[in-house]
Amino acid sequence: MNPSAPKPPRPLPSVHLLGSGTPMCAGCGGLEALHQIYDILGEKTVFINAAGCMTLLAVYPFTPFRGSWLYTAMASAPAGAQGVRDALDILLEQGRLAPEENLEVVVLTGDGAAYGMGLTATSSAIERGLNFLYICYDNEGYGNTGQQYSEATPHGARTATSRGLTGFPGYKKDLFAIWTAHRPAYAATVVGAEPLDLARKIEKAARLRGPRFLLPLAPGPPGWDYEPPLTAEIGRLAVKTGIWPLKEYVDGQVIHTKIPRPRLPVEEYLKTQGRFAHLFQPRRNDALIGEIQSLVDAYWDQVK
Ligand SMILES: Cc1ncc(C[n+]2csc(CCOP(=O)(O)OP(=O)(O)O)c2C)c(N)n1
Ligand code: SF4
Ligand SMILES: [Mg+2]
Repeated sequence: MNPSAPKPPRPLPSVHLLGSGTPMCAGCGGLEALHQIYDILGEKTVFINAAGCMTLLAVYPFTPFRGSWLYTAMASAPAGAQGVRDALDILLEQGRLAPEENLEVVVLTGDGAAYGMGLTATSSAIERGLNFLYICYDNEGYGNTGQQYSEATPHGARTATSRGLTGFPGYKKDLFAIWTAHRPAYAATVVGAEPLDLARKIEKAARLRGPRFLLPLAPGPPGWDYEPPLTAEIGRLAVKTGIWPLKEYVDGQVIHTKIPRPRLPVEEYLKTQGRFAHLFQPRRNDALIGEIQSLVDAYWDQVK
């Protein structure tokens, strides 16, 4: 074979999003979840992306998506989604877009934008009843800029801006509760390591109309400080220890879709990640590990 001959084009895979060839970290849990979500949503999707790691997936003129992509400032993705939805609805109404060519409008945002600076725009979009799917991949920090703390950072975690012996002094905000307080059409937590649970939820969300929310926990090797092959195991441990409850909100009710029984101690999860290493070395911090355990216990105590 002539080594200088042009290579034949690579066959397109059955999934819509190519994980390789993108400038993302190996073992990215956000990408793991997005890969599965996009496989189900398909190419009739327009992503409205708030600046963050996933922005690197579509660097003009290259993109692994077969659908459309609009990049916005961090706080503005829900406003961008409103504009795109309105434009699509006008085209549909005028008969200039066939119903089968309609697109699902999907906000794709990190937790820094979702829990913090984008929250007002999100709240207003839900209140207006915007027909959109809102996906926040939660890597519990400002991943793209070096894992500074965000309002999703868990208590005690080390971040680029929380380097003391006890890590982040604050507490993770409950974005799921904030969303459900708005009475959306649907809300769910997911993780890429639980693909069946994720698939059921994304299929349900795709069938509904109105504001819909998906919150994937997104373990990430650089920010959480672990080796890339551990991503799926860390995702599973987040569920088994009860740190990441899998649940959904539909028709005004919150239902837990996987109740960990028996629940593993939280330290099984904490000790897999360097961001919690100061809880175990040079001296074990029983008080802080105990506090994290009691927060998780208190959550599950109120689940019927
Ligand atoms: C208003 C504003 N401030 C800061 C930045 C720089 N910036 C780009 S991505 C990013 C991190 C965003 O964090 P998150 O939303 O959690 O997404 P992740 O990087 O974790 O994917 C920051 C701070 C920006 N683009 N806009
Ligand atoms: S920093 Fe985290 S979210 Fe960003 S690409 Fe790397 S693993 Fe993924
Ligand atoms: Mg983030």
